[in-house]
Amino acid sequence: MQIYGDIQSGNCYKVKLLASLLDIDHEWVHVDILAGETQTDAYLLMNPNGKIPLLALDDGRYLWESNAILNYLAADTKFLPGDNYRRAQVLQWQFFE
Ligand SMILES: N[C@@H](CCC(=O)N[C@@H](CS)C(=O)NCC(=O)O)C(=O)O
Repeated sequence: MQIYGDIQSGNCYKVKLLASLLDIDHEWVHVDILAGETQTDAYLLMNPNGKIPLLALDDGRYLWESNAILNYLAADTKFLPGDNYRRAQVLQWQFFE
């Protein structure tokens, strides 16, 4: 998988951090938003919202919005509890943020 982002962005850093904590094999693709790299036709085909971070799965699917990416990566790990209340507490802080 590939993660498109800029490590200086908190939204991107948290995705990179979780991928690292879970030892998820991935390629980090640096995107320079100031150079307009999120607004190219090629990038907008991957993420019509034109923002980073963006997760590109090996099967050709894409996922954007940092918290959606976090929940996808954390599924079935200790970072996303199976217990409904504890999982809702994770979401609570994500929505608060
Ligand atoms: N709600 C989005 C926010 C993403 C976002 O605002 N990303 C910024 C960098 S931190 C960005 O891509 N800005 C470029 C732009 O808006 O053109 C998320 O959590 O992923």
